Amino acid sequence: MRSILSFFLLVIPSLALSETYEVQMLNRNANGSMVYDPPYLNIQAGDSIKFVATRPGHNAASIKGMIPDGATAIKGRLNEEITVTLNVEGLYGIKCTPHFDMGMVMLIEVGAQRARAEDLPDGLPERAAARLHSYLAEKN
Ligand SMILES: [Cu+2]
Repeated sequence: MRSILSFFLLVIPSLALSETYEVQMLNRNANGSMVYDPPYLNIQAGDSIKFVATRPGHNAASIKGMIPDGATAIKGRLNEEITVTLNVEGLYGIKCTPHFDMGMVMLIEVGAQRARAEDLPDGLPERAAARLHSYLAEKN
């Protein structure tokens, strides 16, 4: 009886807790230069992402056209470590403003929706589009 009670005391609260994921903002890793690590996450509504300024000169901001209706745009300043809680389900695109053209982008799925190639907006910088397509290919 006591073990059953402690099981519930331990397990039930952890099911209800939302998680915080850390994303490093890097100049380089095995995937190339100017990267978020990891570059792709699938999380639950209410989870948070902390963008860690591991290297200077980066930020995290929403990509226009890649934010769910009703969600607040993300706009971190350069070198700023921000923690954002994503409460609205859907697809979020993140860019590093100075390195958007170099393909420093990230893809976040919140909830059950899965990103597809046709969800990517037109007019993305070539290298940003190429990386987002590669993340889509890797995760499927
Ligand atoms: Cu950057």
